[in-house]
Amino acid sequence: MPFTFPALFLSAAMLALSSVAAASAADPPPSPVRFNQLGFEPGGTKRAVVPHPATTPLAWRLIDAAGRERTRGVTRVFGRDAASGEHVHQIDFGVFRVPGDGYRLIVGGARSRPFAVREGLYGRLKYDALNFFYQNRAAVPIEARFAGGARWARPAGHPQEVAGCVAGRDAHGNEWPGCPHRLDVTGGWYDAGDHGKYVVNGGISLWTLLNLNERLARAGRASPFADGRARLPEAGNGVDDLLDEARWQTEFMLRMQTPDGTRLRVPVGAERSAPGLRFSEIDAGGMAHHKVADEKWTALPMPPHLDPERRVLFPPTTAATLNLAAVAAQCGRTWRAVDPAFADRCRRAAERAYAAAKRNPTVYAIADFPGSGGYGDDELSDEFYWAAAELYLLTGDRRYERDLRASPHFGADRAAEFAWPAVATLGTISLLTAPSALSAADLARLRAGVVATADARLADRDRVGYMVPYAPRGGGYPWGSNSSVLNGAMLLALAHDLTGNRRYRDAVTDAIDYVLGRNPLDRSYISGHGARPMRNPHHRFWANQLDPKLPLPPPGVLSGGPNSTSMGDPVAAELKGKCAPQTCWVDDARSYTMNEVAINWNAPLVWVATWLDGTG
Ligand code: 9MR
Ligand code: 9MR
Repeated sequence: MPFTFPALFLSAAMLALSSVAAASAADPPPSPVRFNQLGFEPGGTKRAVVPHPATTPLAWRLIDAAGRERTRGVTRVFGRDAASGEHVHQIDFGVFRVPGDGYRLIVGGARSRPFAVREGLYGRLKYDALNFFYQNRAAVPIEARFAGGARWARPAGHPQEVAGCVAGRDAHGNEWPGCPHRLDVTGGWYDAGDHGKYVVNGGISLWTLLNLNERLARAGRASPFADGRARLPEAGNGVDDLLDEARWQTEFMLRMQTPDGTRLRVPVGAERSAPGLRFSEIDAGGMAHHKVADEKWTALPMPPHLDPERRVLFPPTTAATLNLAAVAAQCGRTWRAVDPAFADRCRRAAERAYAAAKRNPTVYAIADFPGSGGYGDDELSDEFYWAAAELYLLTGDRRYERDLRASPHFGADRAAEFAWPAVATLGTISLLTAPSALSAADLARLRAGVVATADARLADRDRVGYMVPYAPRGGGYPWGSNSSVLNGAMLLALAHDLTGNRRYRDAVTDAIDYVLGRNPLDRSYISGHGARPMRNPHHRFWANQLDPKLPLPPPGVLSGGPNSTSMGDPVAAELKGKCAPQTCWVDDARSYTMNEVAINWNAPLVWVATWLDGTG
């Protein structure tokens, strides 16, 4: 039985209580003094931002709960800031290290909300952020005792999912032939606010959790996710909870692989859908289906067990196949010591997938049917590199090493920023994490690439008013910008681990500070954490805004964040042309371009929160 530990029980109860409070209390008004709403680590950086028109420095004071001044200084005038659209001043009070509660900053005639200086800011966040994955599991009932309270419990969604391929006429009039088989693809995580399950996005999300596990294991310290530490049905099985959660998705990914000998007609080489696609027959055995999802978009809200739509598989793609190859290889090395039979199954799946992708290198995700997201990508050199890297690490085999070395991504001067369609750096990070026969010179090149990107992020941080280490080219904020910030923070954390240079850890703090409130909206983009947390995600079950009988999000859920570049939903359309990039965001469940949640966004939150917690 989980929860026989009194300490765990207490924390679950407290969590439930604090969420009741959160549910009934309205947001406090935004404060002009912006900082991380969880507070500050005693030994860490301490930065705040205040918009103010003054062109000369302002005096600031830090007072304690009794109103006594504890330290003082003057602001740095940053000036006009394009990302926020404000004229801002920056406050740095890193020299103040005394733990306590109820501190405030007084500056430019404003008084901040109270804040804490304390250890362990991210202790709870790392568990909450991981619990997101449990709560979005398909096929099993979500139980109150694991979900943090009865309001988040729900019956199983899509408990038995046996699906065949989408067939018939697509949006451009092409006739898709379907496929010869139906597959049992039960399980895994729902992707996001919708109930699709996508192999491409499943890949990076799973990789991120498995990479965290691998790093924790190599650090040789006790894992914060040791069996029973997280709230999961698998507690007590003797396996690390992070691995239990990862396995849930891994099993699903394995099910998406086609049987040997599968022959299919697909539009080989076509990079986008258009009338007149030409289909040819391929040996698709070992490829992975791109996704399984609803045949039509369902309206919000829609608890998954009430989803009335038919579920359909989409044809295999090269990208999905390489995602499967990469994470199945990672699985092969992760479970070698934990469950050798499972590790073997993963290795076989990875090798089959890689061979299938080499045989069919240009099958893109272009089947244009409604009901699910596209996750289309026609640049696959990075997927090939990532898969080769993971397979090389698993097997040491020359064939994979040859492919790896032949890739333009191997030893690139700069490790490219990563996201679901850009995965090269996942391979590089794995090569820097897992043991292999790579030479010291090879490893030094890979390290230099990571450090170069981290340095670019430091420079970005110094260029933006709110000091977030993120400055997208052109200035526009993309869909899921908060995940870009956190993926960048992972690279900064890695640079810190590789060099020991404190500057990089400070910048990881800058990234989480931004996500937790040091931003022009004075918003914590993480539910249940901070004074003004996100409450109304685009999610079909945590849709309290749309139906008061449904719950608010549980704590630890990350909003996609400001999006100034694809303002397609009705809420965003209202804002279009009226917001600076960092302010193109509304806490509204109807906004899937600004306020959706997703597995590939919460995964780097788990990674970064855990890293900060372990390096405080
Ligand atoms: O609700 C959908 C959301 O989960 C997806 O991320 C998003 C991405 O395309 O699309 C949303 O669905 C909308 C669809 O795209 C267009 N018609 C209205 C749908 C409203 O939910
Ligand atoms: O994260 C994806 C983003 O990069 C794309 O611009 C966007 C539109 O194609 O789709 C996002 O992914 C959504 C997916 O298609 C469906 N499930 C929800 C995802 C997050 O909004």
